[in-house]
Amino acid sequence: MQIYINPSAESRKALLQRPAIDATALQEKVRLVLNDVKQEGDAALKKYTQLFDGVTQDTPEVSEAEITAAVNTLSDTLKAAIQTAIANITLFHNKQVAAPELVQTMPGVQCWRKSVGIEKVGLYIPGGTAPLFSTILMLGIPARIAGCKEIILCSPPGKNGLLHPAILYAAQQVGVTRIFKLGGVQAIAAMAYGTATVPQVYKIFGPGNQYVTCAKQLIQQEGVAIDMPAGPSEVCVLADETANAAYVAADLLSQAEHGTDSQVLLVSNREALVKEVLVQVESQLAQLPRKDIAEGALKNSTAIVVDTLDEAIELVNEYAAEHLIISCKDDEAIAERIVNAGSVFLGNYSPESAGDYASGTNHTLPTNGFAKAYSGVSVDSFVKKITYQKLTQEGIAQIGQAVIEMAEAEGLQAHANAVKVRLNA
Ligand code: HSO
Ligand code: ZN
Repeated sequence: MQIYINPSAESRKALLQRPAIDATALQEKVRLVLNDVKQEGDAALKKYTQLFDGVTQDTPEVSEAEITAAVNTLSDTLKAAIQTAIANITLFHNKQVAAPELVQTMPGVQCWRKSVGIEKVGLYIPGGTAPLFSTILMLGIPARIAGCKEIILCSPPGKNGLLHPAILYAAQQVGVTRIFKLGGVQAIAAMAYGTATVPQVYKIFGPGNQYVTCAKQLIQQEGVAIDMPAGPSEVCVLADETANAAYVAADLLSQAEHGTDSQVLLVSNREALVKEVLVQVESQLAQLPRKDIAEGALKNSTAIVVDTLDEAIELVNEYAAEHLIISCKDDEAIAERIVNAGSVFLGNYSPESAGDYASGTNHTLPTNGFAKAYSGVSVDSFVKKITYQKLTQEGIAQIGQAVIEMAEAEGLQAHANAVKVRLNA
């Protein structure tokens, strides 16, 4: 991790840059797989699962028997932990359900808006170095609450041809309707286009490597919705003299262990604290099983010391972190001044891990500075909002003249007539 002390105004922006990802080189390869699945369906899925996962399967669908067998291998303590997380995530997300809004804009003119669950959604859970079954809770719970009828899950099979038992348990517990052992671009293609076995969905959620992200972007151009542009995980810690160096170091490492492309940022007005944190990072890193991965991420990572907390807050807002931890005395007052962040953790006892797993908030969040304009996943992500109106004869009489006037001014006589025929009736 590089330390920068009082960097100049010009260099600050550059320090906050994320490593650039160029997806154009991938596009051709990804398009090939997408088109193949579109044309060949299940046969292409079988071929790519053999090629990329080294697994031959008659059907990618996970059977009930497979789920039961897997669930039986899980410890009671892990099941209980997952239940705690499910309870908290459900409580938090239930509050996001919006009641229909009904307004009478004029006498006889009723307008309302209602949230309706997207009928068919697809969840993608990556395989790779860690089975992120927690992400199933973060996507499946709001999907159920939103009223999605079909919730499809795809995740790549391991070398043994199976999914991690915790993935199956989490999927079962949140009410995923069908589970498929499919990974990578072929999984995204299957859900986007549908095959004889895999149903087509209207929106695809979930993290993934650059291939998966590229595939999601390409199918979006074909009209399938996606959750958000996803990039490598990030955490930013804003720390003053009241921060605990060991806690801060642990929080930085907790994100760094996600992938060598993850990024962590420490911003502080206390040089001594930053130095202490870096010592802690070194000693804690040495103990980590995923030390090599975390080390890779720390290479892209930065610590910035500025004179005042005000400057620090400005930097943090400019960075727009996926996760922001405020380890400062006035955490609540500072949080009020945060305008760009995916999710904010206040005080010395709120590690990002709490939100990653079990406190209740969602961990699918905007990365790569997208927090300036995007929100994390919530129940809203799984609904469309349909507006309705009903006008009475009195209503059309009230509003009619205004509509006719405007329609004629736009030169749209047929629009005006649709009102006139009713007024003249
Ligand atoms: N920090 C990750 C989510 C996660 N962490 C899953 C552990 N498991 C992205 O927000
Ligand atoms: Zn995490």
